[in-house]
Amino acid sequence: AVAHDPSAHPGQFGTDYDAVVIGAGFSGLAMLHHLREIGLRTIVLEGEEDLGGTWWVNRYPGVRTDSEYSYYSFSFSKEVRDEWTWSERYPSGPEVLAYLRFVADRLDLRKDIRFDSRVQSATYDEDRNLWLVQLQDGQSVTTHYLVSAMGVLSQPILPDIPGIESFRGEVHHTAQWPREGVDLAGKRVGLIGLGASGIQVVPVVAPLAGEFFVFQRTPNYVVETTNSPVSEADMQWLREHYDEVYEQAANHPFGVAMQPAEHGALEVDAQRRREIFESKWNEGGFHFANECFNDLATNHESSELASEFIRSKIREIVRDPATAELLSPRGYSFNGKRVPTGHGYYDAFNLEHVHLIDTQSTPISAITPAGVRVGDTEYPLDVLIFATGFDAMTGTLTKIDIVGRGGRTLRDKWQQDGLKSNLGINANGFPNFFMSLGPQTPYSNLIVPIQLGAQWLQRALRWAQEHDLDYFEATPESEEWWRQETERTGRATVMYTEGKKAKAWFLGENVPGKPEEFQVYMGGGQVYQAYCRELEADDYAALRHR
Ligand code: N01
Repeated sequence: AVAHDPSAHPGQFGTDYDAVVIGAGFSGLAMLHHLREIGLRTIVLEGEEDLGGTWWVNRYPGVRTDSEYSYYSFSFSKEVRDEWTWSERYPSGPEVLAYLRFVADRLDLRKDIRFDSRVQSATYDEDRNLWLVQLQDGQSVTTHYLVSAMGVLSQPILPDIPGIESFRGEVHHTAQWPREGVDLAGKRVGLIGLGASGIQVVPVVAPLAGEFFVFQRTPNYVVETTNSPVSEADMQWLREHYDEVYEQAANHPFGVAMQPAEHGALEVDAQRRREIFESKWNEGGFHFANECFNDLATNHESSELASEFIRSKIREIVRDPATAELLSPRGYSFNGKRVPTGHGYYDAFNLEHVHLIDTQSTPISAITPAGVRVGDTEYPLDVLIFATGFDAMTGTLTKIDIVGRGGRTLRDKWQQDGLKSNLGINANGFPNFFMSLGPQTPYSNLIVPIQLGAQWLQRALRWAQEHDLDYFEATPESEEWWRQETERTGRATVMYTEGKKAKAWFLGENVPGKPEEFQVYMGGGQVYQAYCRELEADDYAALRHR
């Protein structure tokens, strides 16, 4: 059986489709639009019942972007830019989802997306130079190009805590939040996990819950900010300047529309440093992370100065000194983990019924039918929220069988040879397979590499059409070079320090058994894009073709 309309014209390669894109989030929509533009008969297969990807499944209380509205959108469609209006500086999850629906409708993308179509496996047929994509419902399609747009933080993980199945109350992972919502009013709520997700949950659930138990293993450096409405004048300005805003984001190491700082933290005296920290703290969020000094991610001493500034802010905000101390990270420094934005995070701990439970000194020993046990103390709960993160970057790609040349899966390749890809775009052994945001792509505001990646692939496949090529595969040399480059740049950051590491997903440390390797490229988004342009200028020499 085939999952396409048999009356439609077949693709130009004699397969059902020229391109199959897996996933209908930001990546899948951008890929569909750009591949259709070069005449490829493309379909998106989406496992969920609607589009949105991350923004469809993450419905937890408090979900919103950590990036500001002005650079959290595509630049390629003038219609979308002119007609869409953001309402908040940090758009909420539902608003981002509405944006993606608007994009899909305005660009007429829905007609080429099949929902409830979860891919089980994709197998490369060497004799016919095509991919056979098998869906969970038993249907299958053939395609010439296979494109993963499955997302980088889309494979949720639950911790391995004894008794986790036994809890009698309600249990929810933030990334699998029920569509109908969860009634938390007056309930005894527990939260495990304080990364960017848990940190958004805290201030929204705190005023709702009857009792709120926040189980903290590793404290984070939260950069507080304030949200505010976007005025019509703001939107007008943005519409007139969008190309410049996008350009600025594309030239920034972390994909944000900000001016990189010119000085290191050690180049100014203590008083000036404090003034700069203070003024950027007041601007909020990523402004503090990106605009104070240019070495907070690469110089330990500088990063430690930022760490101490944030600890001083925690002491200012949190009234109980013991709670403030517990919330203050020690043992790793600012930028050692992905920096989360806070919307009243620290202040929530001033509420009487919000309890911070230290599970670093005394770990969670079990989850019981009644609640969570820490050491010998049991905390009875009605609802338990897991904000425990994801098998990031590779999880979606290794969960299903992507079977390349010689019957080898991507999972086996990475397990046996280490994480390898050519610029996170493709992999040796997997001809005509491409990834949006594959592993080893930049750690960044992701809209930038998503859009630029779709545009890069559009140009590459157009070039292949023009040169009558039907085969693209990363060379082993290109992968080896990129692995070394990714490791070299990663190790030059404060994320990597022997004996001082924070268990972070960008090193794979958050998944038991996952080898420690840089999952993301830390050398800067703009540097990465220059490498992508070089590959193109070099007539794709790092790709084998025939
Ligand atoms: O997941 P995380 P996340 N016992 O892996 C804890 C993006 N994002 O979903 O640090 C106790 O960061 C773990 O503790 P520890 C963003 O890129 C973006 O929050 O290992 N605790 C940690 O606190 C982000 O980086 C946005 O000690 C356990 C937490 O679970 C990425 O998604 C919003 C535990 C996991 O944190 C992932 O963020 C949200 C255990 N056994 C997310 N196991 C926006 O931009 C794990 N933990 C809006």
